[in-house]
Amino acid sequence: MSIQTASIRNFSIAGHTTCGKTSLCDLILFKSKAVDRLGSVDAKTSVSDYMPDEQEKQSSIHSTPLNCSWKDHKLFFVDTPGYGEFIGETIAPISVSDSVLVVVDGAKGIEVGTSRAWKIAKERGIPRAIFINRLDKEASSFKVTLAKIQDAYGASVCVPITVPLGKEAALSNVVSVLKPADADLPADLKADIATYKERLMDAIAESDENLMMRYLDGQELGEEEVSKGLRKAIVEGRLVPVFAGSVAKDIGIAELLDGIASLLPDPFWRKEVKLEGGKTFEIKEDGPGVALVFKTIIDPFVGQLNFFRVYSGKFTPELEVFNTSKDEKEKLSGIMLMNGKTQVPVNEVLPGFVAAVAKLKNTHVSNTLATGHFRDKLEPISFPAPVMFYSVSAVKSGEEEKISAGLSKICDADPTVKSERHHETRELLMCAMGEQHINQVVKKLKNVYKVEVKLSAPKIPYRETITSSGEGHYRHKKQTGGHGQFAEVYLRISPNASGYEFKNEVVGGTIPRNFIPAVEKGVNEAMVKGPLAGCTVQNMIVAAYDGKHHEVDSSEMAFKIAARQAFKDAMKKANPILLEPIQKVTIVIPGEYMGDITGDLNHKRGRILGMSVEDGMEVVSAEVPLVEMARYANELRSMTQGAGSFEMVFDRYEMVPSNVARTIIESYKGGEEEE
Ligand SMILES: Nc1nc2c(ncn2[C@@H]2O[C@H](COP(=O)(O)OP(=O)(O)OP(=O)(O)O)[C@@H](O)[C@H]2O)c(=O)[nH]1
Ligand SMILES: [Mg+2]
Repeated sequence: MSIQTASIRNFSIAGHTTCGKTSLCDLILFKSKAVDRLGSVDAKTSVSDYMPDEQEKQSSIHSTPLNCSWKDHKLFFVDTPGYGEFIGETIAPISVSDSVLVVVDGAKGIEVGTSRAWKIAKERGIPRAIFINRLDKEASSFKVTLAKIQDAYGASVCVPITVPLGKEAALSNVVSVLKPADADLPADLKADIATYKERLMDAIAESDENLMMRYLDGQELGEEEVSKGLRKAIVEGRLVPVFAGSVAKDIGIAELLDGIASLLPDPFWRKEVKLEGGKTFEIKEDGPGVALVFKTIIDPFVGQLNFFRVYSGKFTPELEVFNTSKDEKEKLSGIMLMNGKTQVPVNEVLPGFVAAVAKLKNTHVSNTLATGHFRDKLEPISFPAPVMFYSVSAVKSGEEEKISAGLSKICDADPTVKSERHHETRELLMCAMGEQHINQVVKKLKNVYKVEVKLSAPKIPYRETITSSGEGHYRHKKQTGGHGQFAEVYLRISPNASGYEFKNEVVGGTIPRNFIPAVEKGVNEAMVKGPLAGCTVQNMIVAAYDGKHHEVDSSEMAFKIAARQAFKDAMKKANPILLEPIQKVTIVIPGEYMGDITGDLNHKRGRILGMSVEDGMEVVSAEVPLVEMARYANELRSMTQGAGSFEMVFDRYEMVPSNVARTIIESYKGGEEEE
């Protein structure tokens, strides 16, 4: 194998669900002769959607790294799922790609999955191209779709490279804007092509003044000169080339592949990669091997497979490498290029390659693999926080450990799944991006880790605090057999926005110094279970200011008990309130759903902070109590027919309105009585 890195194209394919990404991948593999039969999503024979759950759903759930050769170029590309809950599978490949091909449905225009893909690529500074697919379909329109794209992402930025000839069922071919065929073209198409060509030339002019002078002088520019100028504009984000076609009819695909080869950047378009902590590393073909793991598959039969993208240097099989993120050696026992289930061993991988390796001991997503003396860590891939929470427990008692172990492996492989034992509610929580994603995790626990779980709504970690000062007192006195127990404690509590603080204000030794720690301990214990609803108590100063002791009968235990009760007494007098977690929520929706979404947010006690338009979609930012957001992933889906998406993060605690608090307190008291 002799591959020039300049001829490598590494890209991700992303966009809204059903726009035809996986079908495009199957067709690319077939046309480039990487496979000898054309796979099909509909016939469940897709090379990319090969997992049983994907075949059943006829839609991608996982990202799939693929590769083929096209003319004298080697293409590494990743098919990503359009469905929002699997966003981690889109973010990871895009983060390690040299460019992103955003596929748009020519009958639907920009959808939420389109803007999501666009945003992920743009935020990471990854060059983009657009493929308008499904132009064979009824009600599809290249011009209408292009207008929507240009409206959202910029008219001078998104410029066609190919345009369709004919439309809908009569779509017959595509025409190259740079080299239109001599055939008789309709006059309006000719005019459009001339406009687009001019825009492309403007983009080249900005790249290289020399070329522009020659163009203006009427000189014909060489093909390579044009490509170079356009590629520079694409890398700089000034140009996003737009291609037209239909995967179903195999129209425009060869032209798209030619465009990918000639216009999209090679692996050295970026001179350096970012390291953790803000520094950068200059990538070189002959430098140390540096690669980032972006995907892990856990297979019940094969075990663990890690996919990595090489940035610098080269890797060869049997090589001892260093996982710099874990500070551990790993051995690459074999390196494979994969097309779905098919593995082809290779004897070296170079910058731009996406390859797989099995049997690494302790390597996960976002880990850096390196050769030589390279010990830095590449910047880890950044994923959004999960938005749906469940409390998990074992169907069979005694299998709790098995759940935690399985979940921890699943979290390693999928950073958009999180699991933790909540330190306040003590529940084992499982958090993911939505209902289907959660179901995936449950299935994996059952099939791979052989443990069945049940899910329930998680307890909300309410908290308690006080709104005024209060004093509490307790005298603990008991006579049991020999010597008795005695302690008396006086406490004063007062609100403190910056947190909890314990103060010893005892004078004259009414509580001897050696018992003060026991008093503090008693207070701390009482604060774990507040008097209103049994929640953690926060934000107050607790001062022990007086008490009594007995030479013989006082003990640490007695002071702990007295302090605990004195604290409870003080709480009652200090106007306690219930606090609830408030989430900062960002919702992205098509404009037509605005009314429904804001109405629902009001209903949820939400506060709308702002609205804006970003890349063609409405973005609503709001603050909403966590308890109202527990099922939001589902609710948003049904309110917007799947077109909306959202992110949320914890922001702060805030007082629960008294009518809501009353219900929570009553249900807690009810539960207490039953116990
Ligand atoms: N008419 C028509 N149908 C197409 C075209 N491309 C894909 N399809 C069909 O659209 C459906 C969805 O195609 P997929 O390739 O699975 O779409 P996807 O973008 O991978 O969808 P997700 O994996 O859910 O994100 C399938 O039934 C395809 O046969 C096209 O150009 N024209
Ligand atoms: Mg797909």
